[in-house]
Amino acid sequence: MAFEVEPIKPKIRPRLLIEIAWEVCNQVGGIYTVIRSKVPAMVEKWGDDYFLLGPYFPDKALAEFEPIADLDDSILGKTVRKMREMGFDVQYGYWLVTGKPRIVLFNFHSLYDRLDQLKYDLWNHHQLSTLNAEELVNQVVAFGECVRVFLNELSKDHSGRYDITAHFHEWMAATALPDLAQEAPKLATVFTTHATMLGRYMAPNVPNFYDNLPSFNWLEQAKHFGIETQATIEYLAAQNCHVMTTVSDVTARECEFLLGRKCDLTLPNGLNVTRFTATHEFQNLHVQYKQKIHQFVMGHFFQNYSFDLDRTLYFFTSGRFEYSNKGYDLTLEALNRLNAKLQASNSDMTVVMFIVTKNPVYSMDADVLQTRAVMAEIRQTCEAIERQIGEQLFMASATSNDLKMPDLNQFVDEYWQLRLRRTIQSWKTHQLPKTVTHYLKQEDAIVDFLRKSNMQNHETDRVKIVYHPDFIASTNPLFGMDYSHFVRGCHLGIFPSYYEPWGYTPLECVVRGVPTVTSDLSGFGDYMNQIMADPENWGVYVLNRSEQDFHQAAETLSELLFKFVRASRRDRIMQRNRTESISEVFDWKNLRSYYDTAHDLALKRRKYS
Ligand code: G6P
Ligand code: 1S3
Repeated sequence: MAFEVEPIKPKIRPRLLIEIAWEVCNQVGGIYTVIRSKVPAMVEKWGDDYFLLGPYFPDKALAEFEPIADLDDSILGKTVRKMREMGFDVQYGYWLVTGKPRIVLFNFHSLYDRLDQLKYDLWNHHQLSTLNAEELVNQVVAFGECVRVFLNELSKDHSGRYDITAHFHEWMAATALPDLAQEAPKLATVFTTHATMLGRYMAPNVPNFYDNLPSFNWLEQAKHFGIETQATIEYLAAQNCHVMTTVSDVTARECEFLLGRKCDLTLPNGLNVTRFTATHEFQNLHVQYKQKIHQFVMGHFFQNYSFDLDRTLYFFTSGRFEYSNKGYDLTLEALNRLNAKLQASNSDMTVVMFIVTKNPVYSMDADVLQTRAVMAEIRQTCEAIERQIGEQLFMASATSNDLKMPDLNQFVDEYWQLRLRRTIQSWKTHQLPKTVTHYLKQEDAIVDFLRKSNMQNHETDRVKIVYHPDFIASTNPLFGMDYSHFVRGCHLGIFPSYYEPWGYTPLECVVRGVPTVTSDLSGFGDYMNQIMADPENWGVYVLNRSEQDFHQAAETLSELLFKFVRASRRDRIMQRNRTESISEVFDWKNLRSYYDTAHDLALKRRKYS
């Protein structure tokens, strides 16, 4: 008689994953994009076993947060209840983004009366000095305490049944890590740094930063740049997590030397990519949004001189204003050289370069607004004339006894003729089109470069500049379109960063089928070089900045731009198709696996530690 032996099934314990970030429901920069765009892919895998912790800012929460009024009996609900009973001000609800995950937001201000004690403890236990640090440090210390208590309670009550992993992003979310390493031994932890504080400060200020990395003393440098607290939090987080990660191999090298630990894994950034079923649809959108940019360009430039919009290309750069780190300096130098090359070759092409960043401004430039308003009036007048001619032409044709074409001039009455002439006259000016669209509070390095290089939008300039020191949003009267539409309407995005742990801006071009320039010192560019033999063929130009000095890189970039300008429309269309076709590589559905590996590894390490 044969016995059927039941195979022994390995016991798989249920898992919980918690991500903690300062930018949960609080947009500051790129980390918000990482967390938010990743949510759908995370929810797809984890369902209700995934949630996030962040800081509570009432203004921001108003737009993105939906509170859950009655506390449920889920693990999360129970832990929130417990914290409230302990006196913490804890918000619990849904983050209103695609995927709608549950989140917990901590009102860290309610801990401010204990701030001195918290800081003293950090010094006492971990030699973390917070003396004279910026206000943000107070905020993250108080927030960190909320996170510490929450995760302690969660793991005390539930680690018997669940494998719990907590994933911390960036130093602002990580002040609790050193304590948790001692207090919550059953919690598996991952830390992802999205840059190093020292790298940010040192890269633009210390010569040969990348070559000399191994020789720096991190603490000395941190003191020198006045960021000892922030750098130490980062250092401690790196030492006290089970799995240390960052977003690119470029930054992983920094971590090794500036945070004293080699990264276990690199977690590249993705986006939530949605492609059109009809592949040509994104090309149609390009034309549609380019038309909108044309409207702006006509209003801005044509009052002084005009050029052929059919032979005009739109380039742009965008991002936070870190002049050297984000490569604005190199971009301007290359554009200046491009201008000279186009002039010397008698090119009939025009390039309009948009520089979109955020710098303190008083308001929009009144002339810029005025010229746009007058152009709108010209359009209205033309439309009125068109209606008048149409109506009268119909009447004349219907009542005519001969086959002669009537004289159209006689159909426009004098009022409209004069009004059109007056409006055009008042619009035309000899003042050069402005290079800056706003009144800046302070002249900055971009304005300085434009003046010194005489890039002032002269008629003879083949490269025109529009510096827009504010981010683009649909409420903005100049463009009247949101940023993603603006990107679609352009021909090329230029981002040759010098310090850029990842860099979302070129990736945002790729997924919209817009060719882009990045650099091999940016995480994204480095990743492209690793996964593709010829990224340029796919519309991603990875500028070599690691081996070329500033002037060599500027020359290479200007040559590349010059070649781009000379390409035919057909080449541009085909290149856009190729660029768009690689967008799925960067879909979180594919890149989430790097996170999965990090979480598995953290659980393994926790088990055997
Ligand atoms: C898309 C459209 C074409 C149009 C082209 C303009 O590909 O489908 O009809 O001619 O854009 O491209 P361009 O690079 O000149 O803006
Ligand atoms: C950082 O934001 P940043 O612009 O200060 O994190 C981003 C998301 O990982 C990354 O794309 C960027 O390079 C980093 O610099």
